[in-house]
Amino acid sequence: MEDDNDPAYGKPDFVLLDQVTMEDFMKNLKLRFEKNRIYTYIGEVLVSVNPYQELPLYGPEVIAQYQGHELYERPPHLYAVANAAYKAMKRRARDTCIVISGESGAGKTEASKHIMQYIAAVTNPSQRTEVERVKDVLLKSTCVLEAFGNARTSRNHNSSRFGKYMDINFNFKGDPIGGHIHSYLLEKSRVLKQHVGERNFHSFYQMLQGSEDKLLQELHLQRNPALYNFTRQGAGLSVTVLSNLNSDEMNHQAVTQAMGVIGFSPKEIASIHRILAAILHLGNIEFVETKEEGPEKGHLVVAEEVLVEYVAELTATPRDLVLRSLLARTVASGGRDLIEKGYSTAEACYARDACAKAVYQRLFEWIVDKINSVMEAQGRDPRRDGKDTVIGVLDIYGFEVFPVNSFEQFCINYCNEKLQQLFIQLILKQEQEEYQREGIAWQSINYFNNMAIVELVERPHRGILAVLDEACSSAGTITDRIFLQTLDTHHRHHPHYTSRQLCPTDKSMEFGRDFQIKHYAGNVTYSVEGFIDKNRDLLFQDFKRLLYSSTDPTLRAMWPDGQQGITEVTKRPLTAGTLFKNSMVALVENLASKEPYYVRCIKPNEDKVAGRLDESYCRHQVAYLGLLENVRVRRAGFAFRQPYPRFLLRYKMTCEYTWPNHLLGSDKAAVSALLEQSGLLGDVVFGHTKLFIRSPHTLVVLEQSRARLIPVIVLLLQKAWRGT
Ligand code: AOV
Ligand code: MG
Repeated sequence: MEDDNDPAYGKPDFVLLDQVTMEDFMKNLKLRFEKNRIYTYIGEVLVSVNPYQELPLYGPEVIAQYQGHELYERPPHLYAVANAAYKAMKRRARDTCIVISGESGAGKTEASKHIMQYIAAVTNPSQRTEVERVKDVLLKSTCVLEAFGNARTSRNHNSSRFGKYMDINFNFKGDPIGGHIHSYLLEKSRVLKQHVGERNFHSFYQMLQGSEDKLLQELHLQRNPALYNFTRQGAGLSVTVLSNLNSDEMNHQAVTQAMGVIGFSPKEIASIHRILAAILHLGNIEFVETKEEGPEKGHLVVAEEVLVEYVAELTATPRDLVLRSLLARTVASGGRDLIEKGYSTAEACYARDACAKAVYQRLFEWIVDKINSVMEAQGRDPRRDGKDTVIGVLDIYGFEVFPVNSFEQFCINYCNEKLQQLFIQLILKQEQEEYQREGIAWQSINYFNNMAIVELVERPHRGILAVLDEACSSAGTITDRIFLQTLDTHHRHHPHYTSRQLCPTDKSMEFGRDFQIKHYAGNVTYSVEGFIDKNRDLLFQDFKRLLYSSTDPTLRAMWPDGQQGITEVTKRPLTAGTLFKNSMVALVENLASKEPYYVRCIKPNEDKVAGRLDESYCRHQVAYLGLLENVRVRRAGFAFRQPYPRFLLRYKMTCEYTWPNHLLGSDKAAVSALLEQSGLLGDVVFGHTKLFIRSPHTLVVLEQSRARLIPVIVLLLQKAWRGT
């Protein structure tokens, strides 16, 4: 690796820029990108630009160069951040987390994989079998979850359609002993519908392309995804072009193998294939109304009954029950009487789709649970009353804007607002507050606070989610359009909200259909169509009971709520929006309780091409991510800070006045004496309780003299012990 202090490669830390202007920032970013230096620091925050090409930046040799070094001793890298988080966790028994953010396609998921690989590579030097097993599962779980939770979108060929937060538990030796994955709101509407040029979840294509003929026959499937409603929606582009046959096939092998390593039994894997196949057949079921005269007139039937047989066979449920659940639902009329209410064609299609989505969602959740059960931490850290120390890695779906944006984009973008808010709290706000608290002279820096947008979405009573819940609780009378009108009434003066009604000249929105939020990352127009429905997320009890009646234990385990009888189900479940909001609030609380490390990913161009950085496109991201403000706070501020006692503990051996103990009245005075002797006073400021250090260089000097002295001291101590 070439020397990163060479000016030809730009500044490795934006804090070192001569001037903090957007021009200078972009110049440095671009220069480094052109030299394949895709990583640059802002203090401890890592800025990463997606290269869209394989660069020789990873692997065991590079890992070895980062292992055991301080953040600033090597060129900026994900490995250095992973190492810093790992060391903080190990040295101080602190829970840490790595938050990876950036818009769709910016490289978050790839970054999270490199981080995991680093952690796996540097731990368990003694090769303990149990730890190796945990590491294997951690690494392989990514491959499986990507197959079931990622899909090709117009923004990213391998876009995460769920949010993922993974805790890795470590024992006191610093070896991973377990882990836990939280998944957030899978975009399940994708099972039914994909926009032009997009695909359903990879899992379907992988199964079709990668399975042996015999298995496909057993599943009653043909290899061609264009034969199934649920896998051919991305029409316009032929499925062959879209599906990249080879790689789906290869991935199928990889995923099946990974499942085996994790501990999915062959029976469970077979069940998963049957469930995927059942969903595809379900998608091809169509309904027709009978034309015959008599009492049967206008009755609904399934066009191709054989599909019902397939679904029944694959889900191991009674054929008649499948048919009945598709054509009618059981309702409790009056007291306890149950009657069957036949569907109209539209209702039947709706019920079928709801069932397909729910089956996939439950399958996904079951897979996550299964992985979690295998990774459950064994062994405890005695330093923390039996609690393990944890590194959390957050890789969530990035901010996204499509030609048409719906409830899912609304949730995804809200999630990104929450994470930006956390960044502001932790990096910008707290930093400034600390300077004030410590009595340090400080010129306040302005930054855009997105709190108002977060509140627009999540505020009780009037926030968009609350209004949506209100609309959902009224028994079917409120339409999406009325919901939009209510939003307009509540938020007509909100600086971040508008709609066509409120702004009739803005033709980018449609009357009675669209509203727009001015997000921190840009304006997004949402179509309210389907908002109420997706938020209510209704699945009729008949399907739940049907699937619970399955004789396939894997499928049955996914439907525990199918045990309830029709009349027992009275309580209204929480809506999808509220569940998501609650999970975001909990996530942010969890992250805030840990020591955070940040990776801010930037997408260089919209066309996914290698080596091209579109300046205005990136400038926009730099602006909304608040990176300039980050540099300013950091620069005007201080790269490092440490309470006096902790500083002394580490560096007191570097000064005769402080080693082994000082007699200088206060720790603050002792630190001052130490720094004076090292000639470093010019780079620091003394707070009430902490020392603030401006440049990384100071710390490097101190670390080096410490490293020089340790062997000498050890020798002296050994002599003293021996009494010589
Ligand atoms: P995302 O996670 O941020 O988007 P990904 O991590 O999936 O984005 O990256 C998108 C694509 O960019 C990958 O499939 C790779 O082709 C390429 N890429 C990203 N990082 C690198 C890298 N370090 N080296 C080489 N190629 C890379 V989303 O999941 O859509 O928000 O919901
Ligand atoms: Mg991703």
